[in-house]
Amino acid sequence: MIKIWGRTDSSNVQKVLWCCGELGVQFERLDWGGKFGGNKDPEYAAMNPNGLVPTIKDGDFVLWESNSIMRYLNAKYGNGKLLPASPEGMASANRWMDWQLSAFNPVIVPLFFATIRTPPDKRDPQAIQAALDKTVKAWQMVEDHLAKNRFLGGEDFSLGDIPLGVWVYRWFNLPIDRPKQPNIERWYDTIRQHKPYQTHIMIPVT
Ligand SMILES: N[C@@H](CCC(=O)N[C@@H](CS)C(=O)NCC(=O)O)C(=O)O
Repeated sequence: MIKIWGRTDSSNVQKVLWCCGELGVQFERLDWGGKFGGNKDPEYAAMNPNGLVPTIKDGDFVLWESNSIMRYLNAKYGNGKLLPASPEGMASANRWMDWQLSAFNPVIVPLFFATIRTPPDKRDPQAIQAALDKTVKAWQMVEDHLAKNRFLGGEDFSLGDIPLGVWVYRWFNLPIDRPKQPNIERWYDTIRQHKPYQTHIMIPVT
């Protein structure tokens, strides 16, 4: 049984919850961050000096950074099954995980905040359009990759699908006009059949 600090509506916490579901890892979760606060508590800061969620504790081992947590859980409890075995496949899956954090998040988060997290009467159509254009361009990279690959890491579902898989649900639930990206839709239709996805990701977008 591992312990997870993090609110269920955080995209980075959701990655870890979905991953636990795929691997059958049992966990105890504490509502943390956002409206629950706690990030600056000295005890929490001692575990996670970044002051963000998620953080996990497994025995005496503490870890933060959502993608690193998923890689750890997969290695420790999944015998590596959620990453392709070949160096090329593994690198490809890892690449999409890294790209989500370093390049995709900075593009889609402003769109998320400009829409869902702003009351309708305060929304700025120009800011939304600018953020939308950038986000569509980023998704197009995913669309092109999925035109040639069933999943982001290749032929099989892997950790490579989780970070962007969390966001694709939000994407299809944002109050915006989306261009048709059929390969993303096909991929989304596949991952949304996963039970842990339905439990942890397909919740009201707030
Ligand atoms: N790179 C970190 C980012 C973590 C992060 O930004 N977490 C957000 C929630 S998605 C957070 O803690 N925000 C402040 C809060 O929830 O109080 C990770 O992947 O774990």
